[in-house]
Amino acid sequence: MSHSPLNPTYVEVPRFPAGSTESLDHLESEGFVVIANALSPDEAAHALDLTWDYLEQLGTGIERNDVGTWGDDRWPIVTAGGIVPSLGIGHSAAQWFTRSVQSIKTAFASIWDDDDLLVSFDGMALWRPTGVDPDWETTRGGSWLHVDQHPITRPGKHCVQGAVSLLQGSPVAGGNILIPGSHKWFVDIPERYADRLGRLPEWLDHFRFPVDDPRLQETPPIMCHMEAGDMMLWDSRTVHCSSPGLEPAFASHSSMPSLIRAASLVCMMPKSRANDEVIAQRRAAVDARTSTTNWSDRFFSTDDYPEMLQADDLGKYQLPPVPQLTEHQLALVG
Ligand SMILES: O=C(O)CCC(=O)C(=O)O
Repeated sequence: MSHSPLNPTYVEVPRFPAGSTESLDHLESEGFVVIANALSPDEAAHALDLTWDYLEQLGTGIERNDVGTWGDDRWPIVTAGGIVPSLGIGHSAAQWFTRSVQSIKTAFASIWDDDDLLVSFDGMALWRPTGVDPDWETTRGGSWLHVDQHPITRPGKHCVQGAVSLLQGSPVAGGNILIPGSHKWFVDIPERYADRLGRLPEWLDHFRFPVDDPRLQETPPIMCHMEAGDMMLWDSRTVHCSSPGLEPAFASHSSMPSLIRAASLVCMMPKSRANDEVIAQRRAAVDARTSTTNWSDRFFSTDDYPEMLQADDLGKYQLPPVPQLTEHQLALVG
């Protein structure tokens, strides 16, 4: 079987408890780790329910029980990989619920050896069933393999990103893909890809990794099996993205089709890395329901994504209500 960057392998990997030494060792050596049951099955199901509440309250006519209402004209604006990045999703009840579950914080606190953390106001990957409409297929893996850290302006380990699966994964559904151990390639990107890097703005923590890098032939991408409630954690230097199903989805004749992937993006970093200005921006973002990228040491609003700036119909979407945060959640804001 040939392994190209477009041909990831579906694998079962060890799944570790949040905060365990084994999880930290795996993250350190492989650049990723799967945290088992970060959310319990009931919590994952509740988060999914809240996600549908978010989609329905957008006011475009989406109904969870009617796949005929899930078309692009009603669906929120998405970016690469079927991610809903903005339109208040970072302050939806769904996202605040998931990021407040204790094991999520335990996992990040163990990584940083610090429990005074700030959380990103990230969005979610919400994938509609391609068995209903093949046009709902998300971006194919090889075209957007990337690292989420500038190889020159942010050397070293800075960030670990998370995606909590609310549904069980499968080779048909698709999901996160990554190159094990590729966080160790980060250090030579400036030398190998100087021209490409020269075109990257210094502030931009997103570098598209060349798919013709010879190391990808030896170490092909993997898609890890995830149970509902599992959290994938990866170092931002690890080459990754997501891929739609590796096996064909057959036309769905079910009267109740469901999402094929719902993953909550969650990221926590030590508060000590953010300054007062960033914290003031983060506090204001709650009332404004501004979503952000994974970073919380600097403030990057996803309202500034090109997909959002280019949209001419933003007015048709209603934002979710301003969240009423608990003490625990306010501490995660800063
Ligand atoms: O959907 C995923 O699992 C990957 C998302 C991703 O590439 C990112 O957030 O940088």
